[in-house]
Amino acid sequence: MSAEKIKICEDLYDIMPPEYQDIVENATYGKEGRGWKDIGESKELIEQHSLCAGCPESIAFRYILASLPAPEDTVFVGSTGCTSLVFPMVAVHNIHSLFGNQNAIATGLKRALMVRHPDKVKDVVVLAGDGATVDIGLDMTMQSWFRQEKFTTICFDNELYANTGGQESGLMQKGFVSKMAPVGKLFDKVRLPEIAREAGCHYVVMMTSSKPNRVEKAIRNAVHVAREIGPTYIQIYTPCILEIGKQSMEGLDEMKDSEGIGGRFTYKEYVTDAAAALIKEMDDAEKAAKKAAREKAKAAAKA
Ligand SMILES: Cc1ncc(C[n+]2csc(CCOP(=O)(O)OP(=O)(O)O)c2C)c(N)n1
Ligand code: SF4
Ligand SMILES: [Mg+2]
Repeated sequence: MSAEKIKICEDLYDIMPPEYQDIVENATYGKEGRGWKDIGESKELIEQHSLCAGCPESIAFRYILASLPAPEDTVFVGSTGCTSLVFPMVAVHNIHSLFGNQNAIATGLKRALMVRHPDKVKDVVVLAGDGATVDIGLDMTMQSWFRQEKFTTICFDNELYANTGGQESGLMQKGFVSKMAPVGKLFDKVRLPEIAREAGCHYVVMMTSSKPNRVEKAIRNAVHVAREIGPTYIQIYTPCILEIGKQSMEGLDEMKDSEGIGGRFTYKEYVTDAAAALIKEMDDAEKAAKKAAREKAKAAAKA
């Protein structure tokens, strides 16, 4: 992986927008061990967003973008919804797909990239809402898992169709009343993490975006497992504060409260043996690298 590929041709440097120059100079493309702690220290891969003020999707986006192992070699596939409003401001290649088709598009894209660049790693990551993932796109989502397509699917679970005014979704909780679903949901929330496990995903996580360390680890694991082994799925509770009637400052508390013991979004993961072995290998390598760096720093301090 290298930051070389985002560099600007010297002759064109002056005419490039200052935002692009800033990205090239100060973003963390190509940096080993990049993560959420880079936020605030270096240029982020998201310039701004057009979500409601305080929408938890915005913080989830920031953590995910900061945690991608190789953003310069990653392509996102999005779908219509609040998430899709953000992609025009994101400095990672991305494709907008027809609502619900995202996992079919990602399948073709990943396969084409493997043929076109057989010697390079190109990561494909789907990022879509619950309506796109579970309701209208469930067929495409599940079939890609059955076929063992090697990409990661991330679902921003806000438990309804936020972008079209609050219709009921399969991930909405039972009894919930929203603006466009006044009768209240009659059925339980669909258990997509369990479906993902049973449909062949090798690494499945359900969480909120309240704990950046967790998001970082899950993204790193999911992308690497998808690269090496097969499909992975991450479901992040990003509540629609507009629909549940919370203020812009209350989204974080809503996520924290839901993630506590006995909460509706207590952290949960399913990992196949193959994925667990790969994750252990990565963890061991990371620990060894940190130890070596510490010893090098000690030796330098002594000298
Ligand atoms: C093919 C198609 N069907 C329906 C729509 C209308 N539509 C746009 S966004 C949306 C709901 C999005 O819900 P979700 O995927 O949960 O994302 P959110 O807005 O909640 O983040 C719908 C039904 C569309 N744009 N295209
Ligand atoms: S409508 Fe809801 S999900 Fe969409 S941006 Fe606003 S708070 Fe976020
Ligand atoms: Mg939604």
